Amino acid sequence: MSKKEEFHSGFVALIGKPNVGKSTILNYIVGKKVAITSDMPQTTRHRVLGVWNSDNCQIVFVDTPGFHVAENRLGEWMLDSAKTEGAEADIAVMVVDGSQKPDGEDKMVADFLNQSVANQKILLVNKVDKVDRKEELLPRIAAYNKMAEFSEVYPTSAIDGDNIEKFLSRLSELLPIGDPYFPKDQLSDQNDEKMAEEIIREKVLLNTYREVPHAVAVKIEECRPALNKNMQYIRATIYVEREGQKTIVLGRKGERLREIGSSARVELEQIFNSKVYLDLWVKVKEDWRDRPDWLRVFGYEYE
Ligand SMILES: Nc1nc2c(ncn2[C@@H]2O[C@H](COP(=O)(O)OP(=O)(O)OP(=O)(O)O)[C@@H](O)[C@H]2O)c(=O)[nH]1
Ligand SMILES: [Mg+2]
Repeated sequence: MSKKEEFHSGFVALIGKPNVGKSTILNYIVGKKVAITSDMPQTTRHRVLGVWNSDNCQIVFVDTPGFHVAENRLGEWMLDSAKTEGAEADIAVMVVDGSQKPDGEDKMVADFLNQSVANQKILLVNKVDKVDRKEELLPRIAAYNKMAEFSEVYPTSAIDGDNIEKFLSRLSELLPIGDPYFPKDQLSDQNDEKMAEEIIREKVLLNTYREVPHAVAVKIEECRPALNKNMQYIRATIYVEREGQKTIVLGRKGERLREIGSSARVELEQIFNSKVYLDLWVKVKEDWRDRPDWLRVFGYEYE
């Protein structure tokens, strides 16, 4: 193969504080929803892979939980996993919110990058579509840029797709020469059941308030074709930590739970490519975010 035709491949981790748009960028690049998103910080709890292919390159993007000061074991695990992915990828991409000034959580990410010397670092200043006064943007980008040794900087919008093509073609040049890691038609490492849990959790995040979104975990208990019908039967439990949180998730006469169920079902039907009967339950598991046995049940603990 001539140099021109050589194939490049590698892992690119998206790291950053919560809510800057890492998962939205991943979905935009993959062209499909592989990670859930919300305007609640700490939406992503475990790494999600999203694969982008071109004729001469395969990029495996690694979406990670946002860097934050952990308040429980779940938070510690999330931070550990973000750091592990950030350190192990070929390229670490720090994503920041260009509509805000750098803050202490951005500094946590920059401090981590400054300590890890293994890989190349790129800065994405995202949400530039939200910046009305363009003269604010350049000094803002400069402020983020001096936080660590970045080889490149891209102002981006995950909503409009600004600069994403440019970013991808540069990554294709920077990644090492190598074979693809995944078959061309595999866009993510998440199986349908895991995605179903995430979709239901996303709908809970979008429909609840106060501390409830942070205290929610979802477990699929049963997922199979329904008897006698051309339908997928899915039974799932939404776990919260307190009775009061359960009351919020249920809503008046169960109205909120029905709303969560019907908005989740629309997306589950796309995933399973069939009608879905969604049987949703809400249970209390006190302080599960600090209990290793339950963290493991929900997939939030290393094996
Ligand atoms: N206007 C605008 N909104 C964006 C952009 N990117 C993401 N958002 C919004 O920002 C919010 C957070 O996006 P996420 O992708 O969930 O952020 P995240 O960095 O993955 O957050 P965590 O998973 O909590 O770490 C969502 O409401 C997105 O729709 C962008 O470029 N422009
Ligand atoms: Mg996310």
